[in-house]
Amino acid sequence: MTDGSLENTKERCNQILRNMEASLTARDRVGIQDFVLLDPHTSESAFLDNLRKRFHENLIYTYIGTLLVSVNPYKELDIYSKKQMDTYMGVNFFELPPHIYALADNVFRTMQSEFNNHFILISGESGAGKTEASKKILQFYAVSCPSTKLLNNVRDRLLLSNPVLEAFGNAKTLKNDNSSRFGKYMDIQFDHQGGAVGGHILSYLLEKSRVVHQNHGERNFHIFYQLVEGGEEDLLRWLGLERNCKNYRYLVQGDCAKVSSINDKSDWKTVRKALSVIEFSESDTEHLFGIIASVLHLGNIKFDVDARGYATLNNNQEMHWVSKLLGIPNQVLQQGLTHRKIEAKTEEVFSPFSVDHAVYARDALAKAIYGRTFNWLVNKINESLANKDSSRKTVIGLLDIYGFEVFSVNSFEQFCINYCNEKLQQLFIELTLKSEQEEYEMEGIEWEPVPYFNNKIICDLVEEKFRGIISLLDEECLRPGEATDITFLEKMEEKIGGHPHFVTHKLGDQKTRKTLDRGDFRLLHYAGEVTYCSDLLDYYSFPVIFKVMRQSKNAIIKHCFPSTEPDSKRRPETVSNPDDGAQCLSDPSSQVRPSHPVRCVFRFDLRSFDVVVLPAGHFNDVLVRHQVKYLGLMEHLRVRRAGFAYRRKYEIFLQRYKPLCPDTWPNWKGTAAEGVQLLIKHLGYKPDEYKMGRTKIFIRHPRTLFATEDAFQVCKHKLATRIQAKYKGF
Ligand code: AOV
Ligand code: MG
Repeated sequence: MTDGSLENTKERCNQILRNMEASLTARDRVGIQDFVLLDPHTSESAFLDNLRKRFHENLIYTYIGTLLVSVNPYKELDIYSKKQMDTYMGVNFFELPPHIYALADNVFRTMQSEFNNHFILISGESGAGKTEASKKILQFYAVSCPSTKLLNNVRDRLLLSNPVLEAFGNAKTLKNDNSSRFGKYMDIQFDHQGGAVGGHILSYLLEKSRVVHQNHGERNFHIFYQLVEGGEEDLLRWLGLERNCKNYRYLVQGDCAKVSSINDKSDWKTVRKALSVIEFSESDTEHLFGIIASVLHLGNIKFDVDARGYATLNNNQEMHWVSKLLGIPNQVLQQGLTHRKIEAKTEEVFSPFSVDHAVYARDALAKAIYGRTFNWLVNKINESLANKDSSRKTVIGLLDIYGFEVFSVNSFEQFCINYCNEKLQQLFIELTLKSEQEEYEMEGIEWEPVPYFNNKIICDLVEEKFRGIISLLDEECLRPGEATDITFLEKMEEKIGGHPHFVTHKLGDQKTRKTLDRGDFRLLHYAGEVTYCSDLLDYYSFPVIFKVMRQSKNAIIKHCFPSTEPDSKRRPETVSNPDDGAQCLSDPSSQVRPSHPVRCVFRFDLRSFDVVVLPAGHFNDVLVRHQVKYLGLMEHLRVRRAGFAYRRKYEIFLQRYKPLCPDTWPNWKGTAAEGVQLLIKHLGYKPDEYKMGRTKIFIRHPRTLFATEDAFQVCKHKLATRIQAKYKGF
């Protein structure tokens, strides 16, 4: 902690230098803790060598300047204790070895001293450790912030919102046993004293298709298994459930209801407790679990074919439970599940479904119920986290979305997830590579531009008006009955056929044709190639069954299917339906501007369809190299090394540090730039440590600024003592 004495300041500067020297001398064994300190012409191999050395010493964090790179250790490391948190609290960024706590602390203190909002962007592919990183940051704030009874209450809710959201929004996938299946942006709000006073969560595009379908080796959302495994006897009886996941069709398609790393029973207890802390009433939880159970019952409903070839319901038992739990008359539900309403001029005409359509309607209903309930849950948690005090607050935001993913079959959900990641990469480029270089140019600082791959071209391919994939999909969705997967594919071939990041069987060369089915298309994403099936079209809509939900006696369902919702949507279901893509497609990154990116590097092979889970402690060069490449880490390093760690507007710099120089204190009459020039001359800045831009001073190394800041603290302390002495007698 800064105690304000000059001796202490010197000692701390020396400590930074010692720390850097130690890191340099120990580099043969443990690598170097900031890539910026590697030799100037670092090759990709040297970069990897360094990551590998550190990884083998259990040093999973490495800096590139202020960017934190983390490699998933896949084992518990003893680096997250309260003692570690204390060590990192209030210490300058480069004084201690790299750690996620150093980053969290730095963000917190910058927010407090500058009184502005900050945002931590966490990116990396599926399973890389994004969610764990965001939890570590939240835990750090929970422990390090000032505490009072009231604040502790907020803190508990912030922390406990996690297990609840993970239960409903995470699932086991082939890449990660606890994979986030929704994007999450969380705000933590702080008051003037730095106390956490509230929070707010935004969620993006829950992967609802998982409710009704899971690939082999994957599970449905955790909550279903938690309820069946852990639910109290009375509760299960009331919900009509048996304690056996195998009895529920929606739970067994991946054939792995049990996962060794997951304890559904104890997780159930955690969720129950968390729900009560975040103020869910008895009736809320009753309705909530009623919905979860109704989805399981829905999944078990089977349809028979009647004499005319239409769907009829044969399993009244399941229907009975759905009807009871959702509070909707059995007959009304049955009608909704097996018929479509045709708009006739004077009367309502119901046309019966085939079995395929009825199954489709049932699954659509299960997805809609679950998806909307999830949104309700997020709103409810937000009510509990809301800060009632309207005074001005500052905010630290954490963005943790689902990572880039490639499966053997990739559908609309993967398309949205990967598009989200493209947008995130855009944001990252914008903030680190692009804006940094543009600023040097604008400020007239001499600069050798660093080339990088800008993935804007792929974002445009997806989102451009009239000719982007989403626009084309929208158009096709507006032609129900006429549009098919084939017409959609043909349309794409016609409109975007020449695009370098888009390929189909027809457009591809011989090699491509061998690996690409006729009905599929492939996008060359920034992080690798992904083949999507073109059945992104989802053009049946079922207003009847959705409308039926309005009659529900279940308060949550009633809330989720409001009577104010239009009966039929003119816009297509797939893209503009709030249950589906729209949330994702309205770009999460537009909400916030991050100041502190974290990159998680992981060890799976992105392009391989067989997922290789490498044993803990194993470091696979090919896989890490691939990620280092597509994450643009080398480019980032080049920009960082050649660049300046800090920059401040002359006015702000002068205002803060003018007491350090007799010429500028207390009032400086000249221009701010001249004042700064005098000031830094007085402080003894060496010519290669800084550059004067048009409106800002650029400082190369953080340690220069730290030394200035520490000198300022000493000066402030002395001034305060002098003022106190002067007014002592009053
Ligand atoms: P993700 O959020 O990046 O994937 P997670 O944060 O869920 O990945 O991490 C996946 C698993 O890796 C965790 O369950 C832990 O077992 C392990 N892990 C991650 N970080 C650490 C760490 N710092 N120390 C120890 N183990 C760790 V996804 O949500 O799939 O994109 O959609
Ligand atoms: Mg995650």
